[in-house]
Amino acid sequence: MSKIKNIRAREILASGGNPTIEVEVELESGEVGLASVPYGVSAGSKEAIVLVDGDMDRYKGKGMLKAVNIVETEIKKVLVGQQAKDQQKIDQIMIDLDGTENKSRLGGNSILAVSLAIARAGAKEDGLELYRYLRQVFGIDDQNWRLPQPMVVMIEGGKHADQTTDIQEYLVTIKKDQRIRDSLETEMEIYSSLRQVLKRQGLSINVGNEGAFAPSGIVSNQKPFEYLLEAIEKSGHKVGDEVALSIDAAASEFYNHQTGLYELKLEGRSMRADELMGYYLDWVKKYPIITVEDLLDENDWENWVKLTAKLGQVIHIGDDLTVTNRKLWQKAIDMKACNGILIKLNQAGSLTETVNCCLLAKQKGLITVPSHRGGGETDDSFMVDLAVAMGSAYIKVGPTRGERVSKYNRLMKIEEDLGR
Ligand code: 2PG
Ligand code: MG
Repeated sequence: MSKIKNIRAREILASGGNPTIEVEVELESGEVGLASVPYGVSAGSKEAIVLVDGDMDRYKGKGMLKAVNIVETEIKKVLVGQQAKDQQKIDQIMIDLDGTENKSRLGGNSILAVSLAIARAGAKEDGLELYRYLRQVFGIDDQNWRLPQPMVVMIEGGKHADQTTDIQEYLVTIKKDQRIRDSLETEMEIYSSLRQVLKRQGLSINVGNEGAFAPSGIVSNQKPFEYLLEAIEKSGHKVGDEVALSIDAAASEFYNHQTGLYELKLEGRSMRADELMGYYLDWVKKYPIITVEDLLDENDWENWVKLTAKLGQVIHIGDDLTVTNRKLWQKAIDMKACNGILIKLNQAGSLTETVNCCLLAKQKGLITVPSHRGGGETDDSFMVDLAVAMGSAYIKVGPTRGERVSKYNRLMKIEEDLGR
C-alpha cells in the first residue's frame, strides 16, 4: 500500500442549499479517493462540531472555506507521507492535531472528509469494494454479509418540514430477511400508495428535507400511523412478518428547557416526561411499531432508562442521546437507557471512532442503524458500505431525492456484487 501524496479540498453544495466539504486524497500510486460529508438539521448538542466560516457575506455564515483551508494546510502537512492503510493511526493523528473533545478547532467536517477519502483511496488501490476494504482495515474477520434492511422515512415533520407533525419521522421498516431489491419494491409501493391516501384526505403531497411526504394540515401526531396502515394495506402488503412501523420523535427539538415540558405545538399541549411516555406507550400498544428513536430529550437520561424498560420488545434507538460517541454509547448500555444506536459518521467526525461505536454494539449484540442526515446530505454513499461492513440491521434513508436514492442504489449494487 502506498503513501499519501496529496490532499485537496473544495466547497460543494449539500442538499439543503448550503455548502459542505469534499476532499480528494491522492496516493503515490496515483489512486484517488473522493468523499464528501453531510450535516444535520436537528443535530444533537454533543456531536462533533461542523466548522463553518461565520462570514455573513457568504451563505449567511455557513460557507466552508475555513474547513477547506484547514484540510489543505494543517491536515495535509501531517498526513502526506503516511501509509493510507494505517486508517486508525491517521485518524488519531487528526484527532490529536485538533486537540479538543468535540473537534471544534479543525472541525469534524474537515477531519471526516479526509478520513473517508483516505479509506476510498485505499480500497481502490487494493482493488476491493469499499465494504470489503473496511472489514480488512479494521480487522473484522467475518465472512458473512448481512445486508441492512431499509428503514424508509415516509412522513416527516419536526424541524425537517413546515407546519406539520411534532414527531420528526414516521417510517416503514422491513422486518423480513429478504433481498434488498424486493424490500425496496415493497417500500416504494407503499410510498406511492401513501401519496393517494394523503390526497384523498385533502392533504398536500409535498416532500420535506428527506424526500418523505410533509403534509400540512394533519390534525394530530397520531394520524400518520393511520395513513401508513391504510397505505400498506392498499398497496397489497401486510404488517406483521414483512413490514412494520418506526418513529423518530427527535424530542430534544420540542423540549422546553425553561419549563421542563415537552411542547406538542400541533396539538396545543405541553406534557411532563411521564405524560409523554404514556402518550408513546399508547401508540406502541395500538400500532405495529418495532423501533422508536429519541423519544425524550438528549439529557433526560433517567427517563430514557424508565421508558426503555417499559417499551419491552420495541427497540429504543439513541441518536441525539448517543451521537455516535463510544463513551456515551457505553454509558447508555450500562444504564440500559437505550438498546440500539443510530450511526452518523459526521456525529463522530472520523471513520475509526464511528467503527469503534459499531463494534461496541456488535460486542453487546445490539443493533446499529446507519443514517442519512436531514438537511445537508450529499450523493456520497459511504454510510451504506459502512452498514454492510458492520452488519447493521437497518439503514435509515428517505425515499426520494437524488441524495437519498443514491444510498439505496448503492445497497442494491452491493447485493448484486454479492451474487444475491
Ligand atoms: C435524525 C436525522 C436524520 P438530522 O434525527 O435522525 O433523519 O436528522 O440529520 O437533521 O439530525
Ligand atoms: Mg434522529
